[in-house]
Amino acid sequence: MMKALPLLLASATALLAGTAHADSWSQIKDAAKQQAAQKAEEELNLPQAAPAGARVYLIEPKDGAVVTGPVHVVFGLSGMGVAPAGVNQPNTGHHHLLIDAPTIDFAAPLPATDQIKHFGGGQTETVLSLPPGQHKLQLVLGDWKHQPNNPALMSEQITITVKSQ
Ligand SMILES: [Cu+2]
Repeated sequence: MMKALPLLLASATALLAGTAHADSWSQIKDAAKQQAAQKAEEELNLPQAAPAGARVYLIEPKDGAVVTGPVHVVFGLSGMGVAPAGVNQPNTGHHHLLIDAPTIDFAAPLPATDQIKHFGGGQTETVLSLPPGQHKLQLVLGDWKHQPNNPALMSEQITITVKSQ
């Protein structure tokens, strides 16, 4: 037993000095740092940065369209990726559809209401049942915790008319 000890120590020292150990230690540190940053971000409602040039837009329907319900709405995003809610990855977010211009608080996660629809599964389209008449539609991207980015990424607000059937 005692004879084996120096050998054991030698291999333990080699392991400690090895890059494999250094890699896993920095991975643990990175994970801890990310967890702490995520917690702070959540508690302080810190919006995630949006990269320059990122853009969110409505592909369908077009502004001024006169449609028969239900309304097929297609979301567009460039310069960023779509990720499900809860997934904290830089330069990603999920779509929110604002119906008939609700007031938005950019300093907090977006609530889920009849006028603020979340697409936390990472969806890029939906089918809306809207009553006949004029309606305003606008997209806003939210980060993993449903908060608009800084700067906020919003599409143009479009107006459509839903025909009565
Ligand atoms: Cu959301």
